[in-house]
Amino acid sequence: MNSQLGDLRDLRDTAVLIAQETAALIRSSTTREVMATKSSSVDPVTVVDTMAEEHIATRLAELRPDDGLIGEEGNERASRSGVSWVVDPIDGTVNFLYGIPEYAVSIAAAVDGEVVAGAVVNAATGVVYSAAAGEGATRDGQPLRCTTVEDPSRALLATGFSYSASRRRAQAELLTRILPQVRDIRRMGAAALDLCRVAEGSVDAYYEHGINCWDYAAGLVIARESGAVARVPRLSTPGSLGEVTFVAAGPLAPALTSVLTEAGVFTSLGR
Ligand code: LIP
Repeated sequence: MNSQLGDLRDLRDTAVLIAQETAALIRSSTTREVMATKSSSVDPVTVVDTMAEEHIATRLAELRPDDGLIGEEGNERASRSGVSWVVDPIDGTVNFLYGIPEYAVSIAAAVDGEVVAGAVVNAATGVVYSAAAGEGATRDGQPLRCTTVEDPSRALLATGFSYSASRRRAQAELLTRILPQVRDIRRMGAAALDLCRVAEGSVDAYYEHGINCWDYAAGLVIARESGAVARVPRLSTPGSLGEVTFVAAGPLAPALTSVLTEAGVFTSLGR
């Protein structure tokens, strides 16, 4: 990568630094006050979501003043450097609200619409996942490799469901076609961590319709760098279009793609 954009490892390390700071701020917060809802009455924004994103935006402006920003909670800035940061201050907000320790700070760097580095920090446990393109993926500094399973009937799939009731109905119908053909599914509630689970091998694949770029951007580069295969929307595609985000362990991808194609997974699910 040319000097203007800096080194991919520097972008990764910046993402890790700010994500760890933000996770510590979230852990120290004493409120779970919901200040608003977004796409539906069950799509909450807490005071902590907003505070966390403000911290991330401030720190990126300090450390990377020429870079752009796309934040889930509305922080946006045009890029002058060619790098744009894609940020979810708390991915898994409902888990955060209920005190389920599966929610994360997700910070990714993208160049020309491609994610090149990122960090996902589980804000409840402090576990740090990170990657830079061509540099591998790690969890707390240890290298990550996805699983070697090839047969979909032996595969454990992570998935998720929408804040829209009509889309959840369609997702449930889709699931009835998939579940008998795989080992089992897990619904943990945070796409960023689901993608890191593919990278670490605690699930074999993940798919979900209608998530946004900030949900998957950092987890995508972490999963790819662990040997996973990904089929994802363009970063500019809004989640409202219902396109699928699909990531699978490399050896599993061909056969699982066939099973999911037959089930209709690669057809967008409207609202
Ligand atoms: C969440 C995603 C999750 C999805 C939830 C929600 P949020 O993001 O990470 O995969 O199933 O419906 O979209 O809203 O917590 O940032």
